[in-house]
Amino acid sequence: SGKEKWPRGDETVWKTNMRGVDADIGDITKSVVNHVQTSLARQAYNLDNLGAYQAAALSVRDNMLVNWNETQLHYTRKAPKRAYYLSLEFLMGRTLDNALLNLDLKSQYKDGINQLGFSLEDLLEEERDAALGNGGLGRLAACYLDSSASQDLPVWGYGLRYKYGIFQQLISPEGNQLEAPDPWLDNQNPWELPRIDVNYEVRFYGQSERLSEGHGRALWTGGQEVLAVAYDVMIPGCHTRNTNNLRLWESKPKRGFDLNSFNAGNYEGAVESSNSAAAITSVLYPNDHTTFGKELRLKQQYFWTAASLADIIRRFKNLGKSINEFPDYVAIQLNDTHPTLAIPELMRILIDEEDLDWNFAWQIVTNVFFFTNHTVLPEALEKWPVPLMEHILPRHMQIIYDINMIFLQAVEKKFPGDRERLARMSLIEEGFPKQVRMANLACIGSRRINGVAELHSQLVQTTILKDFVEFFGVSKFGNVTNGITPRRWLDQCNPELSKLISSTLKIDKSVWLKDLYKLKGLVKYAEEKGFRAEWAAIKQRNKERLAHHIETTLGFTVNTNAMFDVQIKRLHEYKRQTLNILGVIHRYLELKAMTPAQRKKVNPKVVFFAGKAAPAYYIAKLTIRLIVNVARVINADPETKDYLSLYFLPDYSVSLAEVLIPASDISQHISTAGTEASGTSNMKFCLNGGLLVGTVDGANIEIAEEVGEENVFFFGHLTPAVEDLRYQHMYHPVPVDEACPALANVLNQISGGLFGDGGVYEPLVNTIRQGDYYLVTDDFDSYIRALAMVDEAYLDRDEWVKKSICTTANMGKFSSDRAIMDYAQEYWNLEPIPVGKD
Ligand code: AZC
Repeated sequence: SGKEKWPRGDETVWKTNMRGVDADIGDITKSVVNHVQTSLARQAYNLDNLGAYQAAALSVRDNMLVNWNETQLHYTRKAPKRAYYLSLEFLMGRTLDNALLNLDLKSQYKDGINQLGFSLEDLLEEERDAALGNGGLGRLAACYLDSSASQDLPVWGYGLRYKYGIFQQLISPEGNQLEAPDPWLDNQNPWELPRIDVNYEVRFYGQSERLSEGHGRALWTGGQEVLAVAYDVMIPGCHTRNTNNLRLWESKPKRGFDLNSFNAGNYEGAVESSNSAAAITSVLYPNDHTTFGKELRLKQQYFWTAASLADIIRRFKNLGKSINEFPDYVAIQLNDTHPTLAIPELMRILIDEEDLDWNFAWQIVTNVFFFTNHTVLPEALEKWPVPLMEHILPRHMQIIYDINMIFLQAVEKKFPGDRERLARMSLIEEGFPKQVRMANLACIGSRRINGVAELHSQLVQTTILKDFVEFFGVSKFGNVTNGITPRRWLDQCNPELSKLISSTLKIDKSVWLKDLYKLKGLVKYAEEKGFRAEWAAIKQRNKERLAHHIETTLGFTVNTNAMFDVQIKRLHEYKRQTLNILGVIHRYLELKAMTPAQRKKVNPKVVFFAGKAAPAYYIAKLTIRLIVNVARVINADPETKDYLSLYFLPDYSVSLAEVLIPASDISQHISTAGTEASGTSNMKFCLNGGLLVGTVDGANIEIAEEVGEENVFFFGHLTPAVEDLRYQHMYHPVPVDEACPALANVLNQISGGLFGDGGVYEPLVNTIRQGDYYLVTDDFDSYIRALAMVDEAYLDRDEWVKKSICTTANMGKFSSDRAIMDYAQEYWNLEPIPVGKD
């Protein structure tokens, strides 16, 4: 056959018709109008904001595609080592604004859209969030994609294309959280490219028959086959042509439907198997930090890892290399244990399909995978019942048993006779039913393991994976402190501050946004009065922007002369929204006890909460109900409302965070010490000049190291004390009335009905009165003192603004660019491959 000629036809015709990136305003308006006319099949006279948004998005997408194509071609030609980030969640938020900024086309599009009679700001509001994630873990994945592209690293993301993202949160008049579906694809999604031709078959159920003795090949047949179809999402880097890819899989029936049943008149039966195939990617599981052994969730995990691995192997094979070179060309990052099935799946491929022997296959596997743990909370450690695994993935269960047997032999050799150790390290937990421990599997199948902040990585090594550190040695374990992308979390969400930084430093933002340590240059301006005034004025305008948003969406008038105090994150007992709301009540009771003259001296404060509770998490939902009802009472109290008000903002999202974060004076990160692995919103607030009140936990510690302890408000017990305190609560309980009278007073007010029927809140109040696992009682007084110090500091506004400036200036470390380069160098062994620079 010989080499195919490329291009077909006349080369000059091809070349002269290839488009570049449109930076010229005439080209921009032309392309937007073209999309209105053709892609949308509409006309100028019937175009609304949504239509104009879609046309603008398609036009921007064309520009991204030019870069995307070029990047993929460049990577193919250079054939570098690539890394793949496997994450069951990508919490991307909106794309248009981010894309315009990264492409450096925002002002041109703004003008172009204006000429067409629309406003870019309005069009941006038409976009729905891509909310394919629960919280920190999913948003981290999104920041890492932005940084990989911005640092020219050949990294692809792999995830699932859920038809429904995280549920929409509604709040009933009683204050209950209600959940509604999030049909985010209903308006069509201009940011994805269906790749119908990129598809793989994925098998479930059936039988696995071993074909040889020992750990040799097996034949897995029968069962159900489902088709995985690729959808690609372009990830533009900041001020670079590198545009990476996020590949999301959709499940489809392999055949339309079962014709035999259909012909026999059984229509329902005919569509049933096609429904069950489509169900796999229908919805994101809304649980964060908890696992239920649900069959559909296991199917999601296997479907996604199998399709992703097949795709990765196909791309590798196109290089024409031998399979033993796989680890030289591929690194796969497992984002938590969710993709751990990739380990036995790669073993299956290497043994059953590539016919490698066990040891050789295991050597490849353990050089390809890297594993990040995101929590030490026991309820979040994934386990799958053995009977369920055997049913759905019979071949993988055999492989897991084989891995386990060989591994435990090695443990026995190193620690002879230590049966308890063997039981702890086994991949199989005894019990009824037996369960597969995914963290153990991820740990032994990976080359390196990391936690997400210094303290957390230490805790991983000394608690949940202690035995593994003793077995493998400590060098297999590391830390990569999380980061956030300064593009979305400063330039995009706080454009005025971004501008002030560029003009003050006299450095173009394209430079400091990619070298965030440059912010250090702001420190010296903290001493300049004029600069402080500008800094404070921007914060004030951001507060007004938030107030305006609340006024137009919820109808409340917010006091913008007050300090804004914000806690926004998933509702969870360990994050202690309870501590915050009980503190609010305490403050309210204090205000009530004051004379009007005394109140006038108080620092006025508005407290904001936002966050979703897992639909089955009763105590978290009750906390929301309490917050809403406290808000109802105190916002209506004429004596105090000028000094203290409270809002629960429904349906927290990335887009809402972009408005809230720049408006905060102080934010709360108040988890029980040792429970919050890192936190990332703490970084976002501080980058935007908000100060932090928090416990000595997660990344709070490293933030304080960077910005100076004098600029953060720490309180509460430290991690080493937590275990002892819990023990005391269990065996020598002291009633709250004795241990903390101020808190007891607050609890009594709740039970007494100050915020509506006290009985409703008994289960919540009892979590504190009995057991108090998260140590609200132990930390309450110290928390109240910390808030008093915040008030005092805020009254000296000049000093406060200095703190704010110094905080932003010292946040360089927390760029996700630093974090992703750390992964690239210390874990994946990956080099930047810039497009168009050689
Ligand atoms: C979160 C951690 O709770 C949070 O502290 C961290 O910042 C974030 O990951 C990113 O690393 N974990 C999760 O969202 N979920 C699980 C299962 O850990």
